[in-house]
Amino acid sequence: MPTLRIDVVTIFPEMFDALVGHGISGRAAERALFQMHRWNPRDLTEDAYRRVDDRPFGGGPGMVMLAEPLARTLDAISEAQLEERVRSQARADVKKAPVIYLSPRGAPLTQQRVCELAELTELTLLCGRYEGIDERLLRARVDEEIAIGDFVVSGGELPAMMLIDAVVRWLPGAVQDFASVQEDSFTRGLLDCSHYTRPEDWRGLRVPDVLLGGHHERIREWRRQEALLTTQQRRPELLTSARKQGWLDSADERTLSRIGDQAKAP
Ligand code: 4HQ
Repeated sequence: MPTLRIDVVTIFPEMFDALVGHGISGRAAERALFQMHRWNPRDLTEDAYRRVDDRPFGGGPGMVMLAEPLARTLDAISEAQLEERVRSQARADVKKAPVIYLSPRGAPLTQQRVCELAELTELTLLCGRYEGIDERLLRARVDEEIAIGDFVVSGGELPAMMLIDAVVRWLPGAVQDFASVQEDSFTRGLLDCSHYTRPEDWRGLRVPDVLLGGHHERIREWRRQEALLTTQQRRPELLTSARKQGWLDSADERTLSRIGDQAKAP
């Protein structure tokens, strides 16, 4: 299994310490299930001020990231990726790593895309700051723009870390219990069911009886119904696409019509 190589372009490389220093992504990094390389475009500037940004043409507030330091950085990354392929005797047919720019203008990230990215052997992530990056660099060098959500954050670093975290969980060996990754929310297009742990009675609030009975088939059914009900109530549009994907069976449909009947009952 070839390890995933992730190259990140960022003027704040230290932010990624949080990702490789903690939790599942930290352990996956320790075990070399993926390798992350951080590249600061400031290091590839040649002026005395090490400028990576400038004022926008046409005026207006904020600054725009310069194309040239980023192009140099991406060139250096391509070269390093090539060397690595030679060193690791990678298959001759490996495609060039896609360059992904994290941006609210991108396509919303989905679990489907996360799983696809986890199959790659190389990934280049571009993190913007300020108002964003000169459009010419994006047109010339970016393969895909991805948004982490319909809201604005101060830079692409946190969105990139979220993407990496989501991808790394899918690498074989990253999570002890792989079933739990597959069972999680969204993998089958539904929200996750509710979870309970000890004590059975917490301040007068009891755990649903079915979970205490040890009847595994009934528990499995209850969890599925719970997931369907929660999805119906909170994200009905997810249910519509799960149905289109053919992810709901006839038992699911019976559960959902029972829920509908209860909702309609006087
Ligand atoms: N930004 N999903 C603006 C985001 C963002 C998002 C990253 C802020 C890029 C220039 N990225 N910079 N939402 O809000 O990915």
